[in-house]
Amino acid sequence: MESLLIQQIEKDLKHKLDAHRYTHTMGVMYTAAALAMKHEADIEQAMLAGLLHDCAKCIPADKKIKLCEKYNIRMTDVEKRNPFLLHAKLGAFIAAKKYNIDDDEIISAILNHTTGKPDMSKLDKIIFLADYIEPQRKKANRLALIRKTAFENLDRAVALVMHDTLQYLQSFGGEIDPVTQIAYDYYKKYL
Ligand code: DGI
Ligand code: FE
Ligand code: FE
Repeated sequence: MESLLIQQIEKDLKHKLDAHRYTHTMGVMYTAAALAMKHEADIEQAMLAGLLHDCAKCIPADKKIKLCEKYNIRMTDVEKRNPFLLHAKLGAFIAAKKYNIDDDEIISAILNHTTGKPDMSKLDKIIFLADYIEPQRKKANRLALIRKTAFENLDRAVALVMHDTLQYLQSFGGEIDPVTQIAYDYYKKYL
């Protein structure tokens, strides 16, 4: 059920992403579609958000910063120190301006897919989870549990992902974006 728009964006992203990221992207798109089926969300909207969520991922770090400066996209100090975090903001911007996505819900899902945020929309949660559980993803702990939970209870699955992401960041002293912490503080009641 791929729309023409999805086909066109897929074709473009094939040149913009490396092979690994493209495969991941397709995995997120179809996993988001499956989650949308289960949780009664719009399938096409979920696929588009999944397809575009990492569209800025393969831009080199220095160019990410330059693009944010050029387009007046506000960067926090944490983002300046960890420029990979910017692929979410920059991806949302590119989705809107280059791929002409005018659906605010899709833009929000792209914007929030890395850190999450408190009280996310259903689509935000579907993309946040699809990103973590898509079939290609193999390295995370508790993947089987989180995959199953994503099809049962979105809030609980989001809480599990945030818990494990924070634990992973703490394990090697990765800098925690306050947004990641605030999001977890909201979702931990669902654990
Ligand atoms: O772009 P992907 O790799 O598909 O997935 P993503 O956008 O969810 O990024 C995942 C990485 O982001 C993962 O290694 C954990 C990291 N991350 C999430 N929140 C934070 C963070 N990294 C730092 N340094 N700080 C955060 O708050
Ligand atoms: Fe990402
Ligand atoms: Fe991703």
